[in-house]
Amino acid sequence: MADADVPTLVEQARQGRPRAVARLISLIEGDSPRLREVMAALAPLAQGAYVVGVTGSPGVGKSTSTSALVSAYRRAGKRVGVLAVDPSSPFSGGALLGDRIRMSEHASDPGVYIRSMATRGHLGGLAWAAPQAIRVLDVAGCDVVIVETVGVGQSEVEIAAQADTTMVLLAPGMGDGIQAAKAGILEIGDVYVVNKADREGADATARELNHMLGLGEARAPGDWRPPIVKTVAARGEGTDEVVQALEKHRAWMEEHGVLAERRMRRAAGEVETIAVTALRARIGDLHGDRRLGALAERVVAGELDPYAAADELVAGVTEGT
Ligand SMILES: Nc1nc2c(ncn2[C@@H]2O[C@H](COP(=O)(O)OP(=O)(O)OP(=O)(O)O)[C@@H](O)[C@H]2O)c(=O)[nH]1
Ligand SMILES: [Mg+2]
Repeated sequence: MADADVPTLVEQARQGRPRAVARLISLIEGDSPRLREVMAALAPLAQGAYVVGVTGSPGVGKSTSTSALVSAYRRAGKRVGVLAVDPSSPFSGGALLGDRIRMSEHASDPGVYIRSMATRGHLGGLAWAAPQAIRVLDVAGCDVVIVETVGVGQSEVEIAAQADTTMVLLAPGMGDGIQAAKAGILEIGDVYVVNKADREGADATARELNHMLGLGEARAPGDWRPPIVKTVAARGEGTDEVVQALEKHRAWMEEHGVLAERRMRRAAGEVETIAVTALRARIGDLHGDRRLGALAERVVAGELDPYAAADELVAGVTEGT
């Protein structure tokens, strides 16, 4: 397909044309040299969509829950974007095929955009790609953008940094309680969902979670107390309560200036990631260069300490010499 120019693509995305939205996200995924132009065109068009991060261990029901959430938001007349980020795969589509099937009921709805995205092997990874894709969906008119990431390693912490509200899913009988404590998800959740409440052990999981979160303890007035909602996502049970919890958190953030603060932090992180990625790419170029080799030789010979050598290297890179 011959590519439209960037201003045309952005204008079509702004009108909500799905092909243009998909094309722009592909440019992000592919690290296109045209991204700079894309981001410059998108910046003044931002609407400030509400970004919900959905994370949890493999198979807890993230996609099923996301699909149920999409239905609920659609009933409320909202336009919704879904970004399924796979941090473990360099290919989108593969591992996320199941997601497409689980969300297929929304495939023909013009008020819903569903997009998978792979970030492994990408220099800046999730932190680099997700905010840009969110921006595309925002400009396309989404009121809500749901970002689903499977919780492996650092990814759930990374996704929490991208979202306004982070929703952590657990399911009974997966040993999730202990895993949760290990993975540090207890610090990142704004809303907790114990899914598969049709299975035995849901109450125990909720109790254990409640205990681990210290929800029984006193908090300062005005502090956010993460709610725990039980759901059977496969039947859409509890979804309205999840939406209520999300909206409550959003209202609390607005009231306490937390939303603005989180968005500032997100933008700062994004700028930093782009800058560091660019810097690293330029230092990488220097590997074939005599400069790094010469510095390394002097470090080995004990003529220069590694900090001083790094200072010289960074100075050279930023001066563009
Ligand atoms: N019993 C029961 N099964 C559920 C429920 N919600 C989801 N499932 C099933 O659990 C399986 C995994 O659901 P997904 O929504 O794909 O889970 P996921 O967290 O997105 O999985 P990954 O993206 O692979 O990490 C599917 O077979 C679902 O049908 C539920 O409430 N109860
Ligand atoms: Mg999934």
